[in-house]
Amino acid sequence: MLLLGACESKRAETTAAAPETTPAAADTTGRRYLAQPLVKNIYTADPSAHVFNGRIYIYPSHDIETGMPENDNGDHFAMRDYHILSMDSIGGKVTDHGVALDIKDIPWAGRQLWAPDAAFKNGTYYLYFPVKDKQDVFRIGVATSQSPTGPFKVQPQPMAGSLSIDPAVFTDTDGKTYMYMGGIWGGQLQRWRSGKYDASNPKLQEPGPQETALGPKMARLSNDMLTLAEPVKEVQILGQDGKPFRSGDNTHRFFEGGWMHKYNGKYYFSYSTGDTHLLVYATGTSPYGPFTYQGVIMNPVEGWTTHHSIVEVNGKWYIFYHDTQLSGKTWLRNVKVTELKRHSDGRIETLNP
Ligand code: FUB
Repeated sequence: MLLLGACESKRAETTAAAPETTPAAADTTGRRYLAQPLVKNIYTADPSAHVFNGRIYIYPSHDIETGMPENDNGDHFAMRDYHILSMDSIGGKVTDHGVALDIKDIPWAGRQLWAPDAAFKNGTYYLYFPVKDKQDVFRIGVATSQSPTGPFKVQPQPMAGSLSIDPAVFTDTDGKTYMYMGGIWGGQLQRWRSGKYDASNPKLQEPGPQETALGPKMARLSNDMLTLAEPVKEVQILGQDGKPFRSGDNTHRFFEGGWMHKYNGKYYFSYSTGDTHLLVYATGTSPYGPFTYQGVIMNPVEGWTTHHSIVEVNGKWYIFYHDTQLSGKTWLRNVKVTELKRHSDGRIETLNP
C-alpha cells in the first residue's frame, strides 16, 4: 500500500491498484461506502472527469494539510498544485501523473488553487483553474499542454471577464464550448452582484433569505479556448413552479460546483447546495438555460463539501465525487467514482454515498 504524505517528486508517476467501485464496499471500521478512494498516495477532491482518446482523465484539486484554521471562507482549502489522474477503464488501475501545474508558475496567483476542469480542442489540452490573485480575489486562469496530463503552461493573465470559482467547461454536440463558473461564500460570487468585485459593501453581498438566490455565471468560449467570447450571463435555475429559488431555500439554491452534461438532447446542469450538502440537478433545452430543478443526485457525503462531475464512458454514465473517508477531515478529501443510473424518462436516480 502507498503511504499518505509520501514524498512527491515532480512528474513522478504513481500507479495505484484498482479501487473498489462496486456498491457497499465496507472499510476496516465497518462503515459502508458506495465506492472506495481512487488513490491513497495523495488527497484529491473536486474531480472533473473526461474521456480523451479513449482514456479516462480526472482533473482534481490536490488537498494538502497547511494548518490554516477552518472558516466559512474556506481558508483551510489552501492547495498549491494539481496532479492529474488517469485510468483506462472504470475499476482499472489509476495513475497519478505527478505535478501538472504548480502555483509558483502562475505569476499572478496569490493562494488557493481550487476546483479545476479541462478540455481538448484543436490538438491542445486546456486546464482551467480558479485561484486567488495577489489582491485575494478569485480569478479563473487557463493553461495549455500538448498532453492531457501536462505539464501545463499558464497564460500570463487570468481570463478577462471570468469570476469566482469552479470553472466547468462543456463542449456541445455542435462544437461550441461554454464555461460555467461561480460559488457563493468563500467562492466570492456574492461580491460581484453589481457587476464589479466589491468586498466592501455588505449590501452587495449574499441576498436576503426572501430575495432571489444568486445563480452561477456562464459564457461561451472563443475558438482559441483562452478567452470568453461574450460577457458572463447569470444562469437561471427555476423550481418546478417556474419561479427562481429564494436565497433562503438552501436545499435547492445554487452554492458551487456546477457541471453540465447532455443526455438525449437535454442539458443537465448539476451543482452543490453547499450548506445542505446535496448534489442536485436541473434540466433545460439550451446550454444557456433556464434550467428547471429535477431532484437530488447524491445525498450528503462525509465532509462538508460535495463536488462532482458526470461523464459517459463506453455507453454507461458515471459520477465522480469526493468524500473524506481516508482522513475524516473536511479539507483532506479523496475522489471516487460510481455508476449513475437513470429512469427510462432520463430522471437521475438518487445515490446514497
Ligand atoms: O476544493 C475547494 C472548494 O471546495 C471547491 O472549489 C468547491 O467546489 C468545494 O469542493
